[in-house]
Amino acid sequence: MPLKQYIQKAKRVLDKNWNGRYTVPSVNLYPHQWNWDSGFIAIGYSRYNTDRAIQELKSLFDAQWKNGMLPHIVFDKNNLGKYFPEPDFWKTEISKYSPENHLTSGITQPPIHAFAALKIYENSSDKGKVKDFLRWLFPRLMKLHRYFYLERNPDDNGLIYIRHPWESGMDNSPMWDPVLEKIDLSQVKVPDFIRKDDKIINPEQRPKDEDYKRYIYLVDLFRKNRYEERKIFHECPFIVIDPLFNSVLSASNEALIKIADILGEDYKQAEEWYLSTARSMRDTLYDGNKGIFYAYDYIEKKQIKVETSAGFMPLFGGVASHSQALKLLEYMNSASFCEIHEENCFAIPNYDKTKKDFSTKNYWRGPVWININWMLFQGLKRYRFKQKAEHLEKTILELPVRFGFYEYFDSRYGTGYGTEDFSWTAALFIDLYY
Ligand code: 9WN
Repeated sequence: MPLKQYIQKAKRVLDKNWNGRYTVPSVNLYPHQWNWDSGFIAIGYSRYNTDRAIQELKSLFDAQWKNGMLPHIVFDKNNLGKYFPEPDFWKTEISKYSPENHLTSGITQPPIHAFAALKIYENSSDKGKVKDFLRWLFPRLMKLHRYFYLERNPDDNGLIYIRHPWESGMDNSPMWDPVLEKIDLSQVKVPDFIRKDDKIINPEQRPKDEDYKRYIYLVDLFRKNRYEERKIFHECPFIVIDPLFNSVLSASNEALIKIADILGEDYKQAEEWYLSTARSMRDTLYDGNKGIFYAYDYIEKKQIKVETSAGFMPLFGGVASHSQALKLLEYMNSASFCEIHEENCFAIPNYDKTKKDFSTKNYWRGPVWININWMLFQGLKRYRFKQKAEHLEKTILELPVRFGFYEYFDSRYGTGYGTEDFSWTAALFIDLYY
């Protein structure tokens, strides 16, 4: 089948997941609006349907919190009961910052939105229309980024912390194991709950029950603190600096500078944010021996020495220096993360595959994810690592064509796992095709 027909298929996936206001990641598994998913989805739409791209981000930012936080889930009031945890569990109405007319979660996700908004502008032939939208969005984007620099920046050095694995978007990444293990399940009280995800997807491909208990323990702690950031910061055992989150923020800071320029607005604040995060990441997260950026445990004040694809993301944010970038490429293009012509190896798996606990099928513990590879592809292009970039682009297109628009893929055989008809897989496939 020619590639063009797969584009039609990809568009059908997005149509199926579009509910008239936004696009759910997957009808069965994720039946609400997700924060960074909508950013990637908007990038896909920007190639052929500007209105939908705009609508996708508008509906998300309509649910922005009063303190600027953009929630990781905006719930569909008419479609409750299929996902866990939902509003009855989050109880975000107890926060003075949660929005009045929307039901949301009480955490955030990697801020890809300024980057996505700039793409909508660049890819549209109707610049006037998108400029109107950007005028609406710009203050909201500034408010979101300001939230990070005021509320999540304890040392005032631009290293933004996350306080829940769900905020990283890479929920059960091995990167978080050493931190989560500190929550001793025999010592803490976790509220009762019933998972829904493991009834829809084979549990082998999902986080373990122990992971969920810790996720829920953290949500309970946030509720108890009425979602007050300062209080949470002092009590939360999971306060980490994630190289992926901070790289995505950097890419969006950069986009914010460009959007300000398009609108004739002041860009100095975004520039300051960009420089402080990038500088601190280079100084604090990089490991020159290994050739990767590590996550950082803010409580223990040390790098978390676990090698995942998040550690290459400074290429996407333009954060890595030239010499750091060369080392990242060397490690990325090795037996650990698939060499260019290696047999039985697709794209860049999410975790160093030489590690004993590497899994080809469990969620963020090894499989290949299209959004991660798409961002790495952008990063490789940016640093002019042409050969690796082209190879990655080819694989990102090949996986859905051969195996379907799945949520993630087996890094060895390409088999699709998780949910089928997954929105960002379809959207980013469309983006690469155009
Ligand atoms: C929790 C929607 C989301 C993605 C995340 C991915 C997964 C949710 C879950 O699905 O997380 O937020 O229930 O497992 O890890 O990156 O945004 O696609």
